[in-house]
Amino acid sequence: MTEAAAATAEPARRPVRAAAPAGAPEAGVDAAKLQKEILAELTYSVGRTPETASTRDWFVATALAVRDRIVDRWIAEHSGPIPQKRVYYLSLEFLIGRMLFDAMNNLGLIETAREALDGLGVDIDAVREAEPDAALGNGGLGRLAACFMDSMASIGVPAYGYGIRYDHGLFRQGMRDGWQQEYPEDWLSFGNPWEFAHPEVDYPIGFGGFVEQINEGGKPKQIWRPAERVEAVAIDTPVVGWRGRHVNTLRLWSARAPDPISLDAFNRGDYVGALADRVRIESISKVLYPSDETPAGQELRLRQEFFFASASLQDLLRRHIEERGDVRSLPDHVAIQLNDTHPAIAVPELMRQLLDIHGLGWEESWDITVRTFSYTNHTLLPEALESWPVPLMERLLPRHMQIIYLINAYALEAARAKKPSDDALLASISLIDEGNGRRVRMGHLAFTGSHKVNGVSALHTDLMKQTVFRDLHSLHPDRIVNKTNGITFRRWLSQANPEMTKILIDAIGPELLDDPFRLEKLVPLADDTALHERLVAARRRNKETLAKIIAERNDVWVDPDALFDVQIKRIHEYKRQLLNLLETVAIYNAMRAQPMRPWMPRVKIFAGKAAASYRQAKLTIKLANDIARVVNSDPTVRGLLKVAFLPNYNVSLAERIIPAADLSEQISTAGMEASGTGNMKLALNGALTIGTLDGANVEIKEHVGDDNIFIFGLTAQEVEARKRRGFDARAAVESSAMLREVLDSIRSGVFSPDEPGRYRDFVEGLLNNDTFLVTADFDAYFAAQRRVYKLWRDRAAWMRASVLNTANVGWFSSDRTIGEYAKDIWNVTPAEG
Ligand code: 26Q
Repeated sequence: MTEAAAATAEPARRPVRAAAPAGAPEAGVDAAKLQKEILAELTYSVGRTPETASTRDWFVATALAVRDRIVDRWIAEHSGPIPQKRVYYLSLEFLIGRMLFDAMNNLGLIETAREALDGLGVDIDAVREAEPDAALGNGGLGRLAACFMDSMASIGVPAYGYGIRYDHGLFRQGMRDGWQQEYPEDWLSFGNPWEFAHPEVDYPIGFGGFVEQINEGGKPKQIWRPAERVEAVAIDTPVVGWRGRHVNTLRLWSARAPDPISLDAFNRGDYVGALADRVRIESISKVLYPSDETPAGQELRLRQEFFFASASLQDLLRRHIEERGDVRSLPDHVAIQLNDTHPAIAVPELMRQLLDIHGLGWEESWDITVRTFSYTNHTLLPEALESWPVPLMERLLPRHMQIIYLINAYALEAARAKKPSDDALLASISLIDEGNGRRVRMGHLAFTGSHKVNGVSALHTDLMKQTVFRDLHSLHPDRIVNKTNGITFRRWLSQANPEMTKILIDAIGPELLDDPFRLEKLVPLADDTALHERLVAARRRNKETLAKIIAERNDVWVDPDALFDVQIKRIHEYKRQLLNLLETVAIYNAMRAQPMRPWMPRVKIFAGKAAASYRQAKLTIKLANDIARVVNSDPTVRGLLKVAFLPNYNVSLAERIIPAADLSEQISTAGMEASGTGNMKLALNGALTIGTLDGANVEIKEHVGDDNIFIFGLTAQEVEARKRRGFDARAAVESSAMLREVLDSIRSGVFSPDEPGRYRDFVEGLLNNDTFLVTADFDAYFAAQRRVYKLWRDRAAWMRASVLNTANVGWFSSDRTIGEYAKDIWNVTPAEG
């Protein structure tokens, strides 16, 4: 039985208690009403009786009852006046997680629902766990899109999110003998109560074929004759904001074959062959690409990108023309945000629709396009910059390739006019990379087609100007702006950590829920011992809950009073989980050398998925599990050091780990993590950060203060300089006795007695080519960890720093981020605020 099935198999019912009696206060009356509605859904939508209902049935019934309340507001919002301007957030990823508590929290229904279900003998927490995560994203970029959807609905920015309704979200991570195994994810297998399918809203999407030039009234006109067609069908999910004031729409596209079966083949008696075409066409929305950062250059990925970009543009153009009558006013009423380059093909697609379908001229079309689009960059890693081979584009999207060439020609001409005879500049801003086979640079395409381009932290934005977009920036000095990322406090504080939220409300008032800047009122309470005690007790309970999860999933017992040191994120060399593991081994060696020293108990918690094809990342997971096995069972350590790699990291697991964390590991090679958002979630929940001056860590440090964060290591500039000089890892290791010992123990098989050579090449590779400067930062990291333990011994000082973290991170609310996008990029005025 799968984990999820096990959780929901047994009937969920306990003895029935009556809901609140008539005449009880407001909430009680509402609970009785909600209870009735849940029962009605259970009977008429799920088709079950309370006696036979499983936990999952109760989840569906509850979700449908909550959904009804959202739909009322949704309809009201859509039948109201047409908004002056709408935002369309185009993203191939929306990493939403569970929706029931999110919706109930925003509607203020959690306690009401608890009472209603309690009265039916149903445990609301079990119902919560029965919901599968909507994992339509890889990591930070997808989760950011989900936080933004919540914030747009909360501050009242009229918006649609557009993406793909993948049948299968991010793979489930299993462990076999410490190695990651990927299993298909199946979030829709029991239906999805949140969505509304609109089979009547469908758009044709073409692929391949050729471009025909015809003559229309003496003017040449291009007509794309695609060889293949797919239909994009709309499936909508309402997104309700804080206090239910606004409801936006997440519209995800599903691919459908225009003919369910090929009649030709069917009539020839080839039934299987007749279905094959359909399967091939519908594969477009089957599965999320599970690699983050390193683009997988497969044709199916490009098909996904075009499929959803084209459907979204057809949909929003239809709406715009229905409402405003004329496509020319598009930029006045529509802002389209490109979440990274994944939807960048929308730039030539909008041009095509304006030129070929609406009959506008080039200049006017280009003006509309640039004023409508803006683009967010999330990475500067060269290997992560998306580009597509020209021949592939040519074959799949021949008309778009023509348009890209034209955009390029005009852009190069304009550049030549501004900076004559600078060939290097022209080569560097060209949309076509002539270097390694001819490829279309999607970042350049998105940049050129947008009026604003933003980075996701101050440092990242500066680096964008200096590196990847240096020359484009010199030609368009006002285009690049910074929009430091944020997180929704409603999910990452209120829902994930209700006990802490209650304590904060008691301390500074409930207004903090509406305005996160109010958290600053905690500053004068930073030394309040009564507050400390309550927060410590709440965290202790969160740590017990996490300890139970670790016991269940890893069969490892950990001490809830130990320092919980967590690194939770995708596994990547630049994020340097390895640095953390090396420190773990260093401590282990030290404990074995001096077992009787008064070591502080600590638990190293890791979680994260590796891209299936990323060998080095998978080996890092294996190393973490190997170290865990040896350390956890070594009697000399006496349980004072425990290591746990929690499998299948996802949004729901993050909601469990973050409120239980004491220390937040944000230790990427400086200059490589664009922003990070887990860093914000952990600081908000009162964990202290140990981190490099990278991404948003820099700004977290500025907000929480130097004394309340542990910064170490090379800066981005120093990293750059070291690399330029040619960094010698062997010399670094030579000068650190501790690091030498650590690497020797890993290399010699201390942690892999079953295969002593397992890490030989791994260690050799690090010594020969330490691209991410793990060895360069090791000593500084080790020293920073000692500072951590010094503070941890003084619990009052630690709690003071912890309170000051929570108090000072209000700025990292995604409501603030969205407010900035609205003002500086989209030119829309939020209804709230
Ligand atoms: C591209 C082409 C083909 C297949 C996959 C991809 C692909 C998919 C996902 C490329 C990149 C991603 C995800 C990137 C990502 O999550 N970046 C993170 O974005 C966060 C939000 O801005 C930042 O906080 C992180 O620093 C950044 O790493």
